[in-house]
Amino acid sequence: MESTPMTDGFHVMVEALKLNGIDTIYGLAGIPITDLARLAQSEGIRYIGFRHEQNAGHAAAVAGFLTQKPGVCLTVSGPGFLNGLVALANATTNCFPMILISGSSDRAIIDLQQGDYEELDQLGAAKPFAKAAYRINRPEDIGVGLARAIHAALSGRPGGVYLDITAATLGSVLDVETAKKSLIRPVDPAPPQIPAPESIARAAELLSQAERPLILLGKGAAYAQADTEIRALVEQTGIPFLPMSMAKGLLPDNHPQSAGAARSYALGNADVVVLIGARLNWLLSHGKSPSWSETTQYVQIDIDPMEIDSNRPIAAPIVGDIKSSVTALLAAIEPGSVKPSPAWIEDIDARKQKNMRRMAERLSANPDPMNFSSALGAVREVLASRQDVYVVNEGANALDFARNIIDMSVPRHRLDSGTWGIMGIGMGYAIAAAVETGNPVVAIEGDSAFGFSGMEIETICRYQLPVTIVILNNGGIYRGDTHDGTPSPTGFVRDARYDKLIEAFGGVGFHCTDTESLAIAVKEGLASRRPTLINAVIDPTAGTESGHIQSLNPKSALQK
Ligand code: ADP
Ligand code: TZD
Ligand code: MG
Repeated sequence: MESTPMTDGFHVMVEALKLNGIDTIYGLAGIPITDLARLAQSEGIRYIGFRHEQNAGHAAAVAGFLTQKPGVCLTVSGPGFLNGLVALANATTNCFPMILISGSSDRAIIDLQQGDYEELDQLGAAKPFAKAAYRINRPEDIGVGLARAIHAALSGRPGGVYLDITAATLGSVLDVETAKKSLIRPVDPAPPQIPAPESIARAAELLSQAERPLILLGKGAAYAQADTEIRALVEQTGIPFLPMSMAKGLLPDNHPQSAGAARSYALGNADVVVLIGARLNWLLSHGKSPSWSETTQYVQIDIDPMEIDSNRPIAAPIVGDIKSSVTALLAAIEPGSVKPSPAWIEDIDARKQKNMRRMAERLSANPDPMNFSSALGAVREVLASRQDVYVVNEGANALDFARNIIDMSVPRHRLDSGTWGIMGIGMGYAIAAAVETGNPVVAIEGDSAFGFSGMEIETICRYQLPVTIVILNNGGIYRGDTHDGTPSPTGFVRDARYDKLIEAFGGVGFHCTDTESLAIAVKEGLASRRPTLINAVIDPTAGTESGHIQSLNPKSALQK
């Protein structure tokens, strides 16, 4: 008598991932998913093991942003899941497609709160922070569970999805035939969303009346990979453009139509603004005065209809995917009908020239100790000839200065704190950028920002990733302490030598106190492709509280 061939939940999950082209898992092993990680690796899926789930989650999220495929993070139950949850929430907030897969403990014990190992109602905990959340309770449901997760992560506005798999499901057996039939490969999970012709006509009409039009590119535009279409819209209409931070490089920062160096002027004076994959949130002062004119009218291209009118009334909403929408809009614009006034272009140019001269002065000043401008001036020089390099960036002053100083010329090569202004994305994003693309990465980090994910330098060394970390070390959050005694709430150990940390794992450390040695160190790190950490010593008094967003600190009414 022939026995029916059997398989189990571990194998079905790995088969389902492979069927869906998931080639990388970012995770942290333990009960009940260790064997899942082992099996995935032995079946040819690249497994990148982290030191903390939050960093694995950030890596998965940014892998999703870079590839338009959901990045997968794998964690254990309870605290491991919770550690990953910050990254899942951040992915959802930033519209990155990601799937957090966590093993979970015994449902019967959890539901009666009888105290299982790492007991937690993970599905309930994940729901408020995810675009969608599902639990798989039977091995024959793994295929459909993963399919639903992929659809949810990729369709419409992308986001983070939680997929709970119980330990019992992983261990359960089923026959091979049933397992095979249960697998699903979603067909076209992110189909084009064609905009309504009326909305396109309305937008083209509004643009034809504009004298001072402006195109604002957000990270949704970067994600959409509509680079050719967006360039055509910008260049064929002659409209100046401004990139949000992660849209830098969609068109090069030195493009003649870039209004980047005249940002406040362009925002404050435009009469019609075309928002492409950018939300009017705090990063754009909610579209409110004094940053914006009260009379500005908007065209907004977004895949999510609920985004429209969220902060300011939108005169010409275009709900659709960016590729289809930009193509349709360009087709609807009669040649010569959109005419930015010559005065508008001249005014922007004049401001650009003035601001660029000012920046050049700041960059070339060579104070001792270094400040943010002089140190980043040195990094900028090196990166100017390395367009292949991915730039990761977080901190307060370290973020604000680098965003302005480091030019980008290729799409999707700048990854930063994003919509939340979150600290802790640094090493996770850097690892994923290196793993997904094979290109070198420079992570420009505030010393505080680095601390949130710093232990992952072991991961970077373990996998020998071409990551060069530049720590702009001013000795604290915003600034360093310059006094002895009780450390302030924002101060760290003075004269800390972060470069020595990476040496513990076989990486290369540099301690740089001047711009010349800093430039050499960055160049060497990139050329060698070896894990490198540069401790760039910055004047502890150089930063300002909260960088450019000091005004968001609450002030007591008593202090007026
Ligand atoms: P930024 O921070 O750069 O301004 P946001 O994250 O605020 O960008 O905005 C991104 C927007 O892009 C979101 O509203 C999201 O719905 C939208 N979006 C993402 N992908 C697409 C796409 N393929 N087509 C259209 N809109 C998209
Ligand atoms: N925690 C998290 C998760 N995100 C945050 N944004 C903060 C805390 C608050 N915060 C900022 O907004 S920036 C920052 C913190 C702690 C660090 C600033 O210090 P840094 O940069 O050393 O990274 P600079 O160059 O000293 O300003
Ligand atoms: Mg600092």
